[in-house]
Amino acid sequence: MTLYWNEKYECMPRSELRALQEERLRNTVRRVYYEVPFYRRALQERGLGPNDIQTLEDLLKLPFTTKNDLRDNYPYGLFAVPLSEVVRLHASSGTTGKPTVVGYTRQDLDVWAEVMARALTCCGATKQSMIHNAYGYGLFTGGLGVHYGAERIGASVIPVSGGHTKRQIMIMKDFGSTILTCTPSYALYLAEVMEEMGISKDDLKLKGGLFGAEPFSLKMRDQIERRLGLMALDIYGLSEIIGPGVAVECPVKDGLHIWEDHFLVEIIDPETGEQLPPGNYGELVITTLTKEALPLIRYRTRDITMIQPGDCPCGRTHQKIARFVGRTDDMLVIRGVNVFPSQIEEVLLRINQTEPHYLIIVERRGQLDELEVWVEVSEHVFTDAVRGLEHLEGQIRREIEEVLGISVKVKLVEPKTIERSEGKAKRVIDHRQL
Ligand code: DLL
Repeated sequence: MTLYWNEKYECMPRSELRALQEERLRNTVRRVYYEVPFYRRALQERGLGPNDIQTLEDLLKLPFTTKNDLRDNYPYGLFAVPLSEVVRLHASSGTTGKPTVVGYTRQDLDVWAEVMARALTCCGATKQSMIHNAYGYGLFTGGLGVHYGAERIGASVIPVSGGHTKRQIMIMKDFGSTILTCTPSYALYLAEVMEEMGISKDDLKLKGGLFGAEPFSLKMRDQIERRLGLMALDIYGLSEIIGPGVAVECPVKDGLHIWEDHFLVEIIDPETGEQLPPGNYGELVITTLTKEALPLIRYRTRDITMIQPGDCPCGRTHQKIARFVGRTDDMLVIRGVNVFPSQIEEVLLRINQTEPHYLIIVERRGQLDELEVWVEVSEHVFTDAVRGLEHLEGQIRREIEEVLGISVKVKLVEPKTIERSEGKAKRVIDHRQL
């Protein structure tokens, strides 16, 4: 198996990597100062000129960029090149109103393909691979991001996109797909439909896969691996920074290497903005080091992770970030307690009789928040006596309450009643008018 896609960069000694980062940071700061009025103003307000940033420590002098800044400069206001240099646009849907628009020069696409080739190599992809790419093609970055990485490697890519699940399974079987790329929730849905169709993982040739675009627990990873018969690695990215391929797990499966020759990483306390040392959870902040069309300085991702101290036995020298526990903004505050959907998922997957399909519903009754978890139970359990179901409901409730420290309601629902997603799963319905 090919170990690395680009050993020179992936295994670069840290001192060399740092020198490269500093040179690229200086270039990026110059670029935004001269090309993006928003950044020129922001630097001038702090009394900074383009040459005041020389080392990585100087980063602290720079302001943060937020999703709101992108929104305020919709659609192209933060671009650092004329539109004639932009060869691709993508957009991510916001929770409210307008999407966030991102642009790429030819060189940006080249960097993207490079980091995706590194990621795909991590899960075992080579020139011989048949890559079944079920991330959505379109404005979403998942489909085309994986696509160009796969082509860069020279693998065969099947651009199947999302949907038509039964047909996807037929294609995987008949075309001999060896690598699967899609959201983890869709991977589980594929497994479920496969089982219904009477197709076993042994009828397929899957060996590895990259799953991301949404958080998933370790238990969910185990299920994906067991039911599809492959090695499932976590891949992270966001449109604003480039798309998928910002960070990826290696086969050691203990954290995601963030490609530091292109993305400079910090973890901050989301309340105070202070940088946190490795080993502490906080908000991930990224500065792009090579982006031409849309360079971003200290972009606040709202994703919560930490830098994992220590070296990785795989030989890659790029720092690792921990699997994501959630976002600062999908965090629910229920009666003053912070709740991440991933905590509830962990509990549900520990309990054998439930399916990994659930919905979290939040209501406000009077002054009080109520949290209800709908859980699908397995077919064989649902046909059981009512008493058994009541017992299971009670068990789930107690275990969730123990983890969260607040009272919750649990409702068991029939198999296949919770809507499946082809892309990112919707896990939370918040009826509160906050
Ligand atoms: O989701 C890019 C992507 C596509 C990543 C395919 C991986 C695979 P956006 O639509 O802009 O881009 O959404 C970015 O999704 O800020 C995270 O909150 C979440 N996210 C992405 N990957 C992961 C992951 C793509 N592995 C937002 N674990 C990010 C947890 C993830 N959350």
